[in-house]
Amino acid sequence: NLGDGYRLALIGAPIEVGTSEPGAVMGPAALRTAGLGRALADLGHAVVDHGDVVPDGPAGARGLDAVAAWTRALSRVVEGVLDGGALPLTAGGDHSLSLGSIDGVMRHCARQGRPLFVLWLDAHADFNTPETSPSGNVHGMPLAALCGEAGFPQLFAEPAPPALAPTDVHLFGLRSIDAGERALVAARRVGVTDMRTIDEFGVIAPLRQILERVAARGAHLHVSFDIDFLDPSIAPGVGTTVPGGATFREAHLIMEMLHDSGLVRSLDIVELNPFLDERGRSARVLVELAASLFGRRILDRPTAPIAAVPSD
Ligand code: B3U
Ligand code: MN
Ligand code: MN
Repeated sequence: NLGDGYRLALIGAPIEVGTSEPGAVMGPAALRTAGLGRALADLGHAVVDHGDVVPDGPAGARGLDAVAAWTRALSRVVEGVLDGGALPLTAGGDHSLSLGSIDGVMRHCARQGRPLFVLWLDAHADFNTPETSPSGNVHGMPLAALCGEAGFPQLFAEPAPPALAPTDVHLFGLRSIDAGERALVAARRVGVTDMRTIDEFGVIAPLRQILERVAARGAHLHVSFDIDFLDPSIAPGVGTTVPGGATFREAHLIMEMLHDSGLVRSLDIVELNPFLDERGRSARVLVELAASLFGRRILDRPTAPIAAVPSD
């Protein structure tokens, strides 16, 4: 257990080689400007800002080779932070950064013999392969690569850890999926709570089921938070907005439940594009949500019990 005051490591990942929309490179700076480190330190955590990661080798161009240079560098930093007993918070940057952060988490967990579970808060499935991707953008592919799908060049340092099990991944907030990735997500039995399920059951019941599973297995919980999980009306600073996202209140409740679970051991905050933001609004919302995830609360009371969602 991490106890009350966590050791938090802030890791900047100013990466936008995985997207065609420039601006995500400014994400880590905007999150710092919005007071991410201060908000977490004010909650009593020991926060160390590791600065921005520098890619291993040339990372100028877009595409998979450039992403590979980031993946190796990020993986090393995240693995080192976890080995040192701290909780890595990787701030992006586009979602291809999760190739590196999760590779680092997988190496750490493999050495500890600890199972890993990934909660993917996102409007998208990010389960395209170079073959199925309509855009060629790597930020739409990280989960497929991490789950060992074919068609990717060498992204990870050797020896690569065993691939992530798709059944240990849960997509939460899904509302935009391409035909090819829909088929893959179904075939691999990736867990999904789409926006329809959230409309029908709210966020509490589906999330509680996930957290109970993670707790029962004693797994390391990695949360990958794509800002487009949120409705664009509260977080417009993102390259690919999809209407119908999580509300401010749903998102806070999720963060509070994640905090109360005590299970989160690593976190990504991705896809903030300050160039498209409105006067820092989106960065500030992310800081507020991160504070809820790390223990800010109104009163000392856990979420009330509720019936389970029927599973099919
Ligand atoms: N699925 C589409 C769109 C997309 C995925 N992730 C983001 N956009 N941010 C694609 O390009 O793979
Ligand atoms: Mn994403
Ligand atoms: Mn997305």
